[in-house]
Amino acid sequence: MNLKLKTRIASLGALLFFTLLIQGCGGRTRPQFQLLRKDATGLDFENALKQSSEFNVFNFMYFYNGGGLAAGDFNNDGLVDLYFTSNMGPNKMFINEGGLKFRDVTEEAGVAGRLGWSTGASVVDLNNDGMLDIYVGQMGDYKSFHDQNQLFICKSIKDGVPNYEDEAIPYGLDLVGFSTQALFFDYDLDGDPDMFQLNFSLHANGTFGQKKLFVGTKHPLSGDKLMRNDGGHFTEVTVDAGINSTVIGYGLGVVAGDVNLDGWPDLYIGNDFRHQQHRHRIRPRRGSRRCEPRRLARPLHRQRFS
Ligand SMILES: [Ca+2]
Ligand SMILES: [Ca+2]
Ligand SMILES: [Ca+2]
Ligand SMILES: [Ca+2]
Repeated sequence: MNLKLKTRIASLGALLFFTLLIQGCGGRTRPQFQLLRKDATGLDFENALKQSSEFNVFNFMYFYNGGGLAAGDFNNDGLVDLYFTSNMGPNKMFINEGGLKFRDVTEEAGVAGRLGWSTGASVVDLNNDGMLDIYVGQMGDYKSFHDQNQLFICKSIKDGVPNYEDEAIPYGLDLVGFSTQALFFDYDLDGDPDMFQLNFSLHANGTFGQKKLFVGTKHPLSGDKLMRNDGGHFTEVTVDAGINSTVIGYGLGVVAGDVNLDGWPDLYIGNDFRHQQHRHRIRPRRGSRRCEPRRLARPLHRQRFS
């Protein structure tokens, strides 16, 4: 079961629990959440999936993993807007017009993206101009998919609608691989956002050999990547950083935070199947002014079918 589906089930379970708890207490508390239909909100989006003999859940086990949703104030009016990625169809951007009403501005904004297999989006002001940019993960180099990730840089905001151009190539972020999610964070604390690209693997782990066979190896499509921001162009530093980048990564989620309170951001990565979670501690090497992350050897947790 994939992470998103399981998360949804867990969320529904929690909601049911608290509903029963409230009812069990004999109270008549009104529900805290209300389901709003697309007719009321204008959020008309569907991640429509269509299997074929060439591409289906049997040869792509994450077929039903879903797309992704990014939230941010894309037009700088103080209201949170939404950007949905569709696996097989065009992505959509909705501007929040207040009162939980949204307007589809996808075409004006230029963010429909490629009709490949989009896997999610991350929001960051990459060029520090006060306008949010969007990084969209794509699946590349598998069957009929030959895409690379897209970086939508916001060029202007006119009449409440942002306008974007794909600048993945000049930024060095036109990565080709099996993208799960990109995380932007300043790992070397030099003031600009760097990037960690979390990827998935395509084949069930039972088809691989023992894990020890892959120690120290690097897979160009499935391996996770660490990208350093060198003044607006990104340089891969995965191997130097000691980041595990093998074919058996199966990345599901990644988050950054200073776990050990030493001032340097750390990474916590959730992986599918038997590949254990990773924790990366980022700190400068002894005697060096250059900051490079190092991987902690001790796994924290084993996640199965998340
Ligand atoms: Ca807004
Ligand atoms: Ca920007
Ligand atoms: Ca940085
Ligand atoms: Ca730290």
